[in-house]
Amino acid sequence: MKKNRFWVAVALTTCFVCGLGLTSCSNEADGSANVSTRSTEELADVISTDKTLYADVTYVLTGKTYVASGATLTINAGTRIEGVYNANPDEASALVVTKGGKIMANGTAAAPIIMTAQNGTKGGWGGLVLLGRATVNQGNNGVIEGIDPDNTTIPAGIEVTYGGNVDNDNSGVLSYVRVEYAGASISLDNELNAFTFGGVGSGTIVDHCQAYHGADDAFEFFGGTVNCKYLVATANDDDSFDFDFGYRGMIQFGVATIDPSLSYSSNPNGIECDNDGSGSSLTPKTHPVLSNLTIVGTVDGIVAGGGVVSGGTHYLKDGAHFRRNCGFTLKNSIIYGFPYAIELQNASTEYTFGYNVINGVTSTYTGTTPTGTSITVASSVAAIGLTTPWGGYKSTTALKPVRIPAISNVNFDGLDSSFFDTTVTYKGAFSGSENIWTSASWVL
Ligand SMILES: [Ca+2]
Ligand SMILES: [Ca+2]
Ligand SMILES: [Ca+2]
Ligand SMILES: [Ca+2]
Repeated sequence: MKKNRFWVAVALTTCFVCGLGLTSCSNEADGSANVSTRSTEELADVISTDKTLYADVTYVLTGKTYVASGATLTINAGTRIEGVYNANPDEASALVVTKGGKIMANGTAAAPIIMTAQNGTKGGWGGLVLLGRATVNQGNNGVIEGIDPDNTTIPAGIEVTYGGNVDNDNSGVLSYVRVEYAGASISLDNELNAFTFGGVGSGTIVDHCQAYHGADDAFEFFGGTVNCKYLVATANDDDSFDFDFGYRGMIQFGVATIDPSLSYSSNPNGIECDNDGSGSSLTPKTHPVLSNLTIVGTVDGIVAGGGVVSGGTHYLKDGAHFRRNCGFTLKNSIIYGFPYAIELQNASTEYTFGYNVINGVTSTYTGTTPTGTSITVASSVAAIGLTTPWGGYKSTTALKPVRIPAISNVNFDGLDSSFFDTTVTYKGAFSGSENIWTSASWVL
């Protein structure tokens, strides 16, 4: 149980400077990412009325903080939130926006909003969870993975279910938000992710978000219709993009990278996509609509630990694993550096796969070979003009494809032009001519 819901520490200098009472110290809307002296405030278990967080305060989560239905949590640019490590995994710290609650996290490129583990260790806290009222295929009373109501202390009046019938539901805004070292596990196969979206609707805006060194997935979607642009997944233990339970939003400009010196889960994929765990025909079917992804494994598909172990060597799994009756659309994307680029395993026949450039270290495909249009199996990363792509996502050049076919034959037929930027002329997340956007300072 959490106690002492008050200021737990205050940097006196800040308060002497502002010369006001303690609670006034935070009331400067400071957009600077370089706040030299921050005071500290512990967030309450429940945010039940509108609240604003400020950049000159470090906000501490000692357990789960729930944004209640009807309340809006506004987080100013440059704000830092730190989750405390809890040895009892059921009480892992996390920020949970419940159905009907909102988060307005408008960071900027110069002053991103940072949510991190206080101990700076992978899995040191839970992560950010958004729960909404959009459709899911498992009924509307499911409890989000990673929170166990039998063991976790859930405050009175707080619901941790997700899903409904409001596909344009609005959970707020996540823009220039970096979630670091998340993914605390509450039991086997039951983890929080850096970003968890449960039944989140298309009225929600998500762009420029990074999941950095999380202990499970970077971005996991359980049903819902939320659309996202400019997502970065950096060395997360399990999947970079994980779709389940009827998710069918749109994503454009997504990057997944791996650090080969780290250890990963037993099935680390760039994309993992299921209709549900049993491959049921429940509707709406999972069907993410994806364009302009750059999914990068390692030079030989090998990592230091975890992964798929064969002959004592640790391998990543698939660039994209579509399975268990899911559908999907994957176009204009680049996938390489995994043992297999694409695995179809009992996936639905309702898929669109085309205009991609792919390369598998062992083999391009495993399982059923997908049919599609204009798929280029690259003979090597050099063949698409990538110079030093392994872990080079912060370089201004490393992930820039400069050779045909990666900068030609791009196709947006069938994709919704009200969301997708259909003017881009390249595959993957990066132009061949401009500096790559992940080289900006908001990306760690
Ligand atoms: Ca997960
Ligand atoms: Ca996963
Ligand atoms: Ca999954
Ligand atoms: Ca996985």
